[in-house]
Amino acid sequence: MRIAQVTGFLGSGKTTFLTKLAAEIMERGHKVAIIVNDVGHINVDQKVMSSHGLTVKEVAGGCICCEVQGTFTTTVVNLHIGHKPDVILVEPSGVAIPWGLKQAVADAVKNSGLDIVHSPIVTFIDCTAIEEQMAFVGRLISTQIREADAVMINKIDLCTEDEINKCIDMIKKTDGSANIMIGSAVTSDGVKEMADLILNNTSKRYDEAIEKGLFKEQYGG
Ligand SMILES: Nc1nc2c(ncn2[C@@H]2O[C@H](COP(=O)(O)OP(=O)(O)OP(=O)(O)O)[C@@H](O)[C@H]2O)c(=O)[nH]1
Ligand SMILES: [Mg+2]
Repeated sequence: MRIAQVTGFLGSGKTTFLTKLAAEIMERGHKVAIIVNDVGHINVDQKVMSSHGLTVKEVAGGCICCEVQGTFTTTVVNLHIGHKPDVILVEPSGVAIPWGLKQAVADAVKNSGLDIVHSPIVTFIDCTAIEEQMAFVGRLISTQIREADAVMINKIDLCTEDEINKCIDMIKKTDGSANIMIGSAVTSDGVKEMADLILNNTSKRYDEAIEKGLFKEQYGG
């Protein structure tokens, strides 16, 4: 079983993209489950996702990264018992950093004894809003970029080539070794590429020492 985590600031297009991604992965013959914690959007999501035969598990209350780690393990185990998905896609809150969920996944592996592979972590960037967002939540977004295995510049259907290039430059400045992808949840650009990435690779950033270093650097703790 694979667990793939996406991050990205509020409204960057995670849920919309994940539904397309799930459909693509299922078309390739894999069983997919999605864990979201956005109760506000869950009804819409459920409608969309069930049309693809998906199971949506709601993680109760707040951010799964920090508040409900125990529940996250239970959710993963229940999903495994009930549905035996090959791939679980996880969307934590838009203000979560990848490190928290990585710990929760590690916890799930340890406590459940399940054989879980960490797929690459993808951080979503809203190409239309990144400049403004960097001005007021730059630190959070920088951390999300630097802890990810890949960065998806989303909503390119709304952007000029110039804007996309600016966004690429900003990401490179934040993380010189970032694996940058571009796409759109509306036109499905980048969906196949992300499915390839998630199905065929593992998270290279899952290294506690590196993560703790990054965390300390960002938050001083
Ligand atoms: N034009 C365009 N709109 C998009 C794209 N992706 C998402 N949207 C729209 O952007 C808005 C936010 O999308 P969501 O998928 O809810 O974003 P999210 O990251 O899950 O948001 P939160 O869970 O609230 O953090 C919605 O109105 C989507 O329809 C895209 O690629 N192009
Ligand atoms: Mg969402």
